[in-house]
Amino acid sequence: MKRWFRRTRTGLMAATSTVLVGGLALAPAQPAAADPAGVQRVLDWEQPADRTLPTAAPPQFTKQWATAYGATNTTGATRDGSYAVRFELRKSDPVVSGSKRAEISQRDEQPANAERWYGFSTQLASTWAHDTSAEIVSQWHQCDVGCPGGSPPLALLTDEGRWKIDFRGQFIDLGPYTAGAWVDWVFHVTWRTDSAGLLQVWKDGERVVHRTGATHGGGPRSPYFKFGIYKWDWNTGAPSSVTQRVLHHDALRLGDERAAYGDVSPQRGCTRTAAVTATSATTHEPVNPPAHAVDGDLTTRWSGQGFGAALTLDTGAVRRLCGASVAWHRGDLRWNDYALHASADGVSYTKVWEGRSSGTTTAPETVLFTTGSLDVRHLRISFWANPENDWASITEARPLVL
Ligand SMILES: [Ca+2]
Ligand SMILES: [Ca+2]
Repeated sequence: MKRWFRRTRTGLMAATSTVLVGGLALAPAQPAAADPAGVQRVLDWEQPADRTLPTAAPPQFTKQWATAYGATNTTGATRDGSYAVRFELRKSDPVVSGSKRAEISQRDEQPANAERWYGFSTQLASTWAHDTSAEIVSQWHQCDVGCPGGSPPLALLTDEGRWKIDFRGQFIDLGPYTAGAWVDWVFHVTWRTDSAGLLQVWKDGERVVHRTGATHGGGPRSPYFKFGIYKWDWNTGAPSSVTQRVLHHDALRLGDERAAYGDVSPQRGCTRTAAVTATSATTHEPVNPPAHAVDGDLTTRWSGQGFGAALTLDTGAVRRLCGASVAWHRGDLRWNDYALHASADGVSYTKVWEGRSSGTTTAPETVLFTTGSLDVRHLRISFWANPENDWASITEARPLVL
């Protein structure tokens, strides 16, 4: 692992610049009326007023790139809608704020002890080749005046083919990256210097980090968010085997303490199925085992006899589950009354839905948790009644992840 602790302070120039578009200073944009309370800013690039690149950063952000290609709006790769931002950094680019970077930055105006939500999606371009030299693709920079210097307290980076988080100098490996694929990220941070601090991170709905305790080193303001490409080795002369980096970024939502996961998640609807790694049931007919409910085949099923027969789906990790997709055997001929319970540990379950299937289709039907989304791993489907007999028979079932 290469080290990158010797970084220059980066925010000072940007923090004092004025955002100008076409020579006019822009007032801070107000959140769209449809955004929930607590969402301070949406930057999904769909609003024409936000498409100021490459001349200037969008309203409420500052510019840290020096070329015409450093940050541009693209329609070629988007996570949502028609537009995203494309960052490109070349080894030959001029130095910006002390290093090689193409970044868009929040202003340094976050209050002390702030609780913040950050939702966004990143796509490393398909040309993103393995390099022994790391780069930061999102960072939370300490405040510019009166805060401890050095490395930022929190950063998301790619290194040696893997996603990693640098949290106050401690590295958290989040697994290999896949070039060309969008990854949804949600960060929830309570910026504190005492034990009341909190860092939570979700990657494609899976909760991959949960830490309590101090989250930054202090100062009069909480850290501010930056995103793009920051590759310090290209400035220091450390070995690097690539000369160009391109990534796309979209669906940024910044929330305050009033926000919740679903307010900032790039996944805007509860429609994405979660993979199931294991199944079990309270009872089953030998020819219709629980695994038949997740084999992708609507002609095979789990069947268990008795009111209260239950099928449990294990997603293999704690995820932000929001609903379920359930297809019933003979679902077009009979309704089924059932309940959903969810659990993080497989021991303690919470009821998240109960009701009746339509009785009009054998296709999967979607239900949404009446509790809202939850960080859980196990989903239990408990059968109560149908008008024909006392058999629970499910052909396919999946949890849905936000
Ligand atoms: Ca977009
Ligand atoms: Ca099946």
